Amino acid sequence: MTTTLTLHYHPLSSYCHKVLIALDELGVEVDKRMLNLGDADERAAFVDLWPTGKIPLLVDAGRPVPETSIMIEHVQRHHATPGRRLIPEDPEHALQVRLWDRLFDQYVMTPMQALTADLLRPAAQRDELGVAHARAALASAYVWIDRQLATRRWSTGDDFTMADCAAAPALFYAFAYVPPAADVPHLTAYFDRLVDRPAVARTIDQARPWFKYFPGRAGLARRFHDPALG
Ligand SMILES: N[C@@H](CCC(=O)N[C@@H](CS)C(=O)NCC(=O)O)C(=O)O
Repeated sequence: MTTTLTLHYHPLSSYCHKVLIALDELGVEVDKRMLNLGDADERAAFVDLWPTGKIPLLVDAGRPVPETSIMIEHVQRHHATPGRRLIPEDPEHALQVRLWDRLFDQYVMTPMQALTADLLRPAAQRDELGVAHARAALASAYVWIDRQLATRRWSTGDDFTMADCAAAPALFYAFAYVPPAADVPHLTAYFDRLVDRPAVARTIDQARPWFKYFPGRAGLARRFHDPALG
């Protein structure tokens, strides 16, 4: 494979899933480098490359391209297979895509990550109030996302976009902590469409052997378990 693109990632990471889905949708190959941020030496070397220390990080011909939404725009502009796109040409629709990308990152991904972070702490340092807030934030986000999806197949209309790349991993892990209630049927149907989408299904498949390390694994639906582990 000849590519100028290197992706520093971890197969379990939700933001890495967002970019893996986008790369698959855009038909772009990258050289993947798995990173273990729990290893002090690997973390130090990675922070030298990009100071926030957040994954994924795309490097294009030696130049860091950080932040998942920026990465996806960069890849679409410079590397996408002709005819494939995740940010529409129409500027008004593109603005809606960027809005819903932000909404999924900030109002689903962020509280979901807070719940994961809490489970990774020693029991004595758990934050009961923070957990209650994160759970309530997810439940309330589900309601307004459901409203958006009442009339749309994907989050901003008929086309699968960058916003859906953000939605898939955010909802995937969030549902393990706070399953959708019966009053959000459009959201539940949207989630089923997301996980059936081939690029999303392939991204989930590459993570299956790693789900045993996901702190919220007890809430993961059975269909997402690794068949090799029963
Ligand atoms: N805004 C960032 C968020 C990336 C992010 O939160 N990545 C998580 C993994 S899903 C991470 O690097 N966590 C490790 C850490 O914070 O040390 C983006 O869109 O790229």
